[in-house]
Amino acid sequence: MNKKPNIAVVGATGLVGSTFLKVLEERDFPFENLYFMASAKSAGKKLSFRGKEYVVEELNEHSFDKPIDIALFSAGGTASEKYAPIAAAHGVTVVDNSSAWRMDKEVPLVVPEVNPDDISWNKGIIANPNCSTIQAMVALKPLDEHFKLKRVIYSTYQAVSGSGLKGINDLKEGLKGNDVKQAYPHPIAGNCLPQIDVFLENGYTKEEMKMIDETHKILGRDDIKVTATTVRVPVFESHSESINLEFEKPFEIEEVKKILAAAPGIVVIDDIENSQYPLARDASGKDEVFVGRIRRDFSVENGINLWVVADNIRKGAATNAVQIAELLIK
Ligand code: 12T
Repeated sequence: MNKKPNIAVVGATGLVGSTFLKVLEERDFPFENLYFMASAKSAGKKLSFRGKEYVVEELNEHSFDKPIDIALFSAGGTASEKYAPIAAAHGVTVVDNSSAWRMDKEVPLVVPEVNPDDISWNKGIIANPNCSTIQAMVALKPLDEHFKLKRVIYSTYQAVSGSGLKGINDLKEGLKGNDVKQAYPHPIAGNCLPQIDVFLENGYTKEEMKMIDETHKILGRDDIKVTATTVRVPVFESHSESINLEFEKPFEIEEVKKILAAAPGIVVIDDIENSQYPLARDASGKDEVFVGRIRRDFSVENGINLWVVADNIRKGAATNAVQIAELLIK
């Protein structure tokens, strides 16, 4: 792209939307014109960006009549289903943060450190993966390249910020002794809830199936065996994941540590003598994926265990989407 792009942020007033603004500002993303859009409820609100004030426009059928090159969508699945195709038909490239388009065969599902080339076959919509999947992919890709993944077991410990402001409020109130249940079917303070999103007919939650399906699509390897248990924990920000891996090929554990430390987007924190490992509170506000507790799984032939932590609203949503937009304007 020769000239600076016109950018739209759709769902600008939500938790991910406001993080889009922060990340665009921090990374000095180039643009000619910038538009903020949201549902009628939020239209008319004022937002400030790089010292300038913008009025949020109502998202409607005519929002993309004006020339827009890239639209960052985080307005929920229903809005994405309806408006992403309208934007694409107007020549906009949509980077969509909802789960609506992720498994569509016409839509690339992209983590820039992992499968940047998939952007090339987009037809106007590129999907941002699920937050829990993104951080796992950054850690798994370099290991798959070297040792060929055979099986993956995910166990997640997910922050309430994934449920937006309602989740954060439930935990805040819960810590004061008020068992508010706006975001979850049970109190989250003092609990671990083995349910994220709705249950499906097969007994898994939708979040668990997202992690399984998206892993296959992003790594381009449907043959990897994947299972997941996803759990909401009373943590405000950043998802933590215990990941058990089995490889086809043998390895030395020191080699695994070196590969992870050299991989793009990863910071290894693994100094057990000093109790140093990735922590949710340390990952919050950061863009990297933090990996630690790297150790052999002695119960199988070529297995390891990892502890992987990242800010679910930044790398798990806004930062990943902005990185995709950066690839688009390269
Ligand atoms: N928006 O941690 O987009 O509540 O698939 C999990 C998944 C939030 C969460 C998704 C999300 C969560 C998604």
